[in-house]
Amino acid sequence: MKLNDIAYCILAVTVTIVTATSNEPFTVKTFQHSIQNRYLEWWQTAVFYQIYPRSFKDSNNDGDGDLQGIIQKLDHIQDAGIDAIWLSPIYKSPQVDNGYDISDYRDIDEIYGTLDDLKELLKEAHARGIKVILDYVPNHTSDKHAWFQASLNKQEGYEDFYVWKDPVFVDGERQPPNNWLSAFKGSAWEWSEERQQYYLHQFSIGQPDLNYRNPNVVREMKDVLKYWLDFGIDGFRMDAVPTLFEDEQFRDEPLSGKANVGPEDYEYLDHIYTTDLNETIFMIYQFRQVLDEFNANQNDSYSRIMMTEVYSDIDTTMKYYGTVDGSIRGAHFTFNFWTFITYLIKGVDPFELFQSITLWLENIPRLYTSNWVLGNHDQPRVATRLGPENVDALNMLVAILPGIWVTYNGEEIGQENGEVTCEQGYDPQAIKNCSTFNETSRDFERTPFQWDTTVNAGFNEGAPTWLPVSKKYLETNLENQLPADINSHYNIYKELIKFRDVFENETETSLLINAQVNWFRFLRIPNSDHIGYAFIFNINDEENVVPDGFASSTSEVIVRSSNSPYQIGDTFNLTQPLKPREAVILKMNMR
Ligand SMILES: *[C@@H]1O[C@H](CO)[C@@H](O)[C@H](O)[C@H]1NC(C)=O
Ligand SMILES: *[C@@H]1O[C@H](CO)[C@@H](O)[C@H](O)[C@H]1NC(C)=O
Ligand SMILES: *[C@@H]1O[C@H](CO)[C@@H](O)[C@H](O)[C@H]1NC(C)=O
Ligand SMILES: *[C@@H]1O[C@H](CO)[C@@H](O)[C@H](O)[C@H]1NC(C)=O
Ligand SMILES: *[C@@H]1O[C@H](CO)[C@@H](O)[C@H](O)[C@H]1NC(C)=O
Ligand SMILES: *[C@@H]1O[C@H](CO)[C@@H](O)[C@H](O)[C@H]1NC(C)=O
Ligand SMILES: CC(=O)N[C@H]1CO[C@H](CO)[C@@H](O)[C@@H]1O
Ligand SMILES: [Ca+2]
Ligand SMILES: [Ca+2]
Repeated sequence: MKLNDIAYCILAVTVTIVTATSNEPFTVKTFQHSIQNRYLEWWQTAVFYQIYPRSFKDSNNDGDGDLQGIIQKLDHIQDAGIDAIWLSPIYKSPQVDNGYDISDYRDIDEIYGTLDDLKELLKEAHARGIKVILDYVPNHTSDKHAWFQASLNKQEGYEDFYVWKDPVFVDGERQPPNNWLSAFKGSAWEWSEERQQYYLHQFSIGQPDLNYRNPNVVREMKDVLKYWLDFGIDGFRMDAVPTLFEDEQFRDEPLSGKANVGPEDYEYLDHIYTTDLNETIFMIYQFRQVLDEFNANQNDSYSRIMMTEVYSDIDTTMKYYGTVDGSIRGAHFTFNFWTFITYLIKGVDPFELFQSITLWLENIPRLYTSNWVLGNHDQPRVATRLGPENVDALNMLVAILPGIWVTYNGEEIGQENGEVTCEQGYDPQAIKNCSTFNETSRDFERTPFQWDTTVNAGFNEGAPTWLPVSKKYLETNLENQLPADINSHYNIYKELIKFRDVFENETETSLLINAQVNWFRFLRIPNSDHIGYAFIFNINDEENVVPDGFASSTSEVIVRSSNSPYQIGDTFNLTQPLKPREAVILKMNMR
């Protein structure tokens, strides 16, 4: 079967019933999905596991995690039932911005190992049925990249590889060509004495923006994709894509009018000329073509895929998937940061959860596959951000939602933020000002993975680690959670991945969300069948019996949170109160 002959899965979302609003005590919403399951591809129901390589496992005891370390831990990943891993950047880099400043797109940084190590990782992962996705950082290179050096010297062919502009003079004084700001504060323009021109950097000074209006740049970047596809990787996660293109006329951006921001702050301007330009979205569609062409020329029947990182409004986010009618495709999926990251201001609140899930399901065009992201390397860890008492329930909820599940390493054991001081930190923006480090640093969610109770939590053999190992590792670590007879975060995570198999033959699904004070229920009924699965969560600090209608007297407990007294297979007891933050997934007869 050739991939381009495959019709795409339809996860159609048609809202059929809407009653009540968030102000009312009881809110219900029903969705009807139709899934052409015959054609479901591997990634559409997959669990993706984000590995932060520097913090995962250090195989040679030099303090930094590495590719051989990941290879050593593949059995863990396989044991959990994970389908694909994606690695945060491992390319050659001066590490000014934790590898997001790339000096060679086709080589591996020595911190992590060699191209041979990556080959071996691919071989070992594939042998275990695990796919491997690489990060791709197309918005800019490092200023140490050979292209930038060539551009700096106006070497033939490289003159316009980056965005160069002449200064403007105000009262005889040299000024940048416009008011654009860097995401890392201050002007987005840096003066080059060498070229006597400004270059654009939407991020740090050491990260000059590539000029995507130059066809040679586009060709080079597509070649890099092909290089890695030929190498054997299974797809890409595209970093920070909204900033690829800027306004061709270099117009000043209007003021945002936001309160409490200074003129140097990125939020000072409304970024209508530097983010989410039509050309940028179209570029993603072109990258997709590169993948589709590659897939079509393979003799295997699985797709190499692309996922995009976009923190934009919901309408724009959806455009990265492709056109609404599916005639042009973009990313296989674009991260859903809305539901569990951007939207949840009050934390785990029933009405907010209701609204944020609904927002996604109502906006995703019917041809595309949903995805659910709890956390990543840029957010405080889920256990810290949304409360350790909610860890199991959140994993349970994501597991029952239709589509892709994305886990950030450590979420499967409920790892919390680590303890890092400003002096120990690496996050380039946060360490600039130690008085705000605690609020701004992303180092807390990047501390080493907590494997066991040995020295440095088993991350390595005792050498000082790049970021400190969290003191909490003696309580929270994988080894403690492994014994099969304990109801640990990790065992629940594994059960959930297995549980998802009940949806494998789903051709259409009904979804029903109930939210009311202190309670949340998500009901999924595959094939409008007589069997349904209900996630029920007591979002309260007191115990209470489930509301009328949430469960039936013959419901069977399939998965339960670690604080639950139920055993798997128990009949759910309607008169037994659920404990504070207890959650269950029930199999219910819907007749
Ligand atoms: C962007 O593309 C959309 C859809 O093709 C079009 O309606 C809109 O006018 C374009 N915007 C600009 C600024 O070109
Ligand atoms: C696919 O199979 C055909 C026929 O067996 C072969 O000629 C071709 O080289 C194969 N292509 C790849 C990419 O393996
Ligand atoms: C650091 O942050 C504090 C608090 O926001 C601010 O008052 C101070 O000016 C900042 N220092 C620098 C060097 O930016
Ligand atoms: C940051 O947090 C640490 C640990 O809680 C605390 O000791 C330190 O005083 C805090 N620093 C600032 C500047 O608030
Ligand atoms: C899905 O269908 C296959 C093939 O008919 C069957 O073996 C399998 O048990 C089904 N899975 C479920 C969960 O019903
Ligand atoms: C159900 O729970 C109630 C209240 O805790 C208890 O009295 C009763 O014995 C339970 N029923 C069964 C069948 O376990
Ligand atoms: C969303 C975002 O800013 N992503 C990345 C873009 O590039 C910068 C600089 O390399 C990174 O710091 C960001 O994480
Ligand atoms: Ca190492
Ligand atoms: Ca750009």
